[in-house]
Amino acid sequence: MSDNNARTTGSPKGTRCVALVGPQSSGKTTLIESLLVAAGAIPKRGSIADGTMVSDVSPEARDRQMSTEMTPVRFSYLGDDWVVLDCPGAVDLVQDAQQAMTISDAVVVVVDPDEDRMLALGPLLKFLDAHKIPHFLFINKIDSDVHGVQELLAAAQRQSARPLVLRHAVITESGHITGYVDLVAERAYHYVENKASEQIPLEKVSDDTLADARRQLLEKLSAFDDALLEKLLEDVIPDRNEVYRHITREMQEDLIVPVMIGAAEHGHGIRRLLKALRHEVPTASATADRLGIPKGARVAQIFKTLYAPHVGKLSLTRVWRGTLKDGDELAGVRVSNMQEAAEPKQAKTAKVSAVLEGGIVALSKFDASKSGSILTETAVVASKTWPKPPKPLFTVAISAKERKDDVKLGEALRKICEEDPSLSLDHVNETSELLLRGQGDIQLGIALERLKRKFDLVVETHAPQVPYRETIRKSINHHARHKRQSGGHGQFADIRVEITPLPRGSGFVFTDNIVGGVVPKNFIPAVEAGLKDNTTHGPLGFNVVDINVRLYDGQYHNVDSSDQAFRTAGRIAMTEALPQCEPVLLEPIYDVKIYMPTEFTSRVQRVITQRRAQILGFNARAEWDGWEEIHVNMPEAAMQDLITEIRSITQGIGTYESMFSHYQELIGRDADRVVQTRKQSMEGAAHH
Ligand SMILES: Nc1nc2c(ncn2[C@@H]2O[C@H](COP(=O)(O)OP(=O)(O)OP(=O)(O)O)[C@@H](O)[C@H]2O)c(=O)[nH]1
Ligand SMILES: [Mg+2]
Repeated sequence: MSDNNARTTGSPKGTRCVALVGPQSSGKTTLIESLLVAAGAIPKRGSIADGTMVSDVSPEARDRQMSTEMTPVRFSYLGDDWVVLDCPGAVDLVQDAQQAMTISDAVVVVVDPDEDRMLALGPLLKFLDAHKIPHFLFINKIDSDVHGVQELLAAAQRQSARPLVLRHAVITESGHITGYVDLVAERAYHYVENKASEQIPLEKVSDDTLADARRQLLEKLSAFDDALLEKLLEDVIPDRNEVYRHITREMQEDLIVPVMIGAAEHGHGIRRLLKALRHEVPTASATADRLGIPKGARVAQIFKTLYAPHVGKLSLTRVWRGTLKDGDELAGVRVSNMQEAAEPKQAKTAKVSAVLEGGIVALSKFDASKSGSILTETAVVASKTWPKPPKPLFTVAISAKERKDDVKLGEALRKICEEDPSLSLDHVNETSELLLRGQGDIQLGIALERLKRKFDLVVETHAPQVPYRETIRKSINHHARHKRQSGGHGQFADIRVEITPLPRGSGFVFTDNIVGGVVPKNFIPAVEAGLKDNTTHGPLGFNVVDINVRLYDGQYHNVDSSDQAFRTAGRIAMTEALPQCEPVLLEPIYDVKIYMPTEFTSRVQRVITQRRAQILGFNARAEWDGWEEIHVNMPEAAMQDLITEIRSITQGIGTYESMFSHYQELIGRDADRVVQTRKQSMEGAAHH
């Protein structure tokens, strides 16, 4: 099949890939606009307000004026091919960012020039260091009121295990940063609005400041190189190219983090960033080696799965080794109909006939492979470095507005969860609810909009029901008789049972203590079935657990007794007896560990105490400097929006892990309220 419009994507030198990440709203999407302008790919920056940005193209992103999914954007600069992955900063959407970082050659962490907000870098830098992913820090928005770059650097350094190496000294005029000195090149620049900076004489900056900043930079580099250290000790000034070499090597090995400054919205510091990327970001094949990607003539990796209406499943894929052409085989599947995966779509057709090493493309037909899968010519290999999805923190119950859409809904949700593996589905028998679990209300809100847009599904959601249960506190002996004489055949069954409470977790136990056949053996299963019939709705309206029902006596009639009669007697026994056994509500309790930087511990403690948490202990969080962990038992009923509140008081980075622990008695006003609500909803259901 020949397609005259199809093109080759990538350049023979190989395409390099960089993820832009960082706290929400730090300016990543704006920075991409500026990078595209500086590279000559677009004439001017689009605007968030008008929805004319190259990235953030989905309706979900446009409506919210924030990034709601990872978006690949490609451009070339001075003959090099680039794909930049614009990642959402919202904490809910961390999975997309982690997947993007995992397949990138380097990462640019974009931050606000705000000391207090540097805390939000902690979890992100931890991820980068754990995976040894080379990264830069870009301090954005330096056009706003910046108190001092050194203070910002110090605050950021507290969040980074790797030394941060500032590459610029700033030039300040009447309190504003108007330019910078490149400490390696030893050149001074004055920012020009939306244009390349203008070189100015170095005299503009004091010698002392400059010497100081330069010494700091060299000292940090020399920690990883003895020869450089020796030169410094002997006051020998290393030459410029040598310094570049050190920076490049140490950045590529994730030993240091180069720091640059700029203002995306004004085009400041953009070309400097582009040049650093050009000279310092490793190649795709170097990254493939770092990741342990198998060697081969053709190896690729799926890093994101998308379902497009009418098209089906698309697998965004990076080509790690070799060139991928139409007609080639990957994992035994013939590759065809490759589509351009990255904005902006410059060509008339999005069709691609070949992808060169390092390039990114959307494949169809790889239905059996999930994100993370490595595809060689013949096999699918699992990735060892692929980020495991975080455990769910926020849940809604979901149902189709129209009954007839139930099957369609299940199918669509499965796809939505495959697109974003930090979402999951759970069908709970006890409450008959379908639960969509994820990372927070923002993520679930976006997922519901996608359901509507991509699958034309209108759904209803509500907070999931808490699976309360009930048990009894008092033992009782009860006599139940079922007798009916109507015309010919009558009905007769008579039983005596003893009901006793059991320890938590015992469930419902039936004991047969009949001697001498007073209830014939063949009727006993029917008695047991009758006793259990209504235990899903005990006197308080919930599932009855942790009781023993002992059948110890009874009577029967030769003609009138039957399975059906004994089953009815069993039901009668429970309905009459249970209300007299002091029924009591049981609520599910979770074992929860809440994590936050130490400065937030007391505020978090206050919040969880209001949520009936029982504190079991405080600890330093293992391997997280400056973080603490509060270990609590907490009722499930108090956990629905727990993550939202924890985030709101911890700059979005506090989090928790939870596991079901046990059921516990609930009494008093809280219990009355639960029973009351249950009664109303059951009456409501009975009316329908
Ligand atoms: N003052 C100033 N504001 C900026 C700069 N860069 C971006 N902004 C503003 O910061 C806000 C967020 O910009 P985005 O580019 O959407 O930020 P983002 O990091 O992509 O946001 P998320 O993807 O939602 O995490 C917008 O209001 C921008 O106008 C800058 O250099 N200076
Ligand atoms: Mg964005």
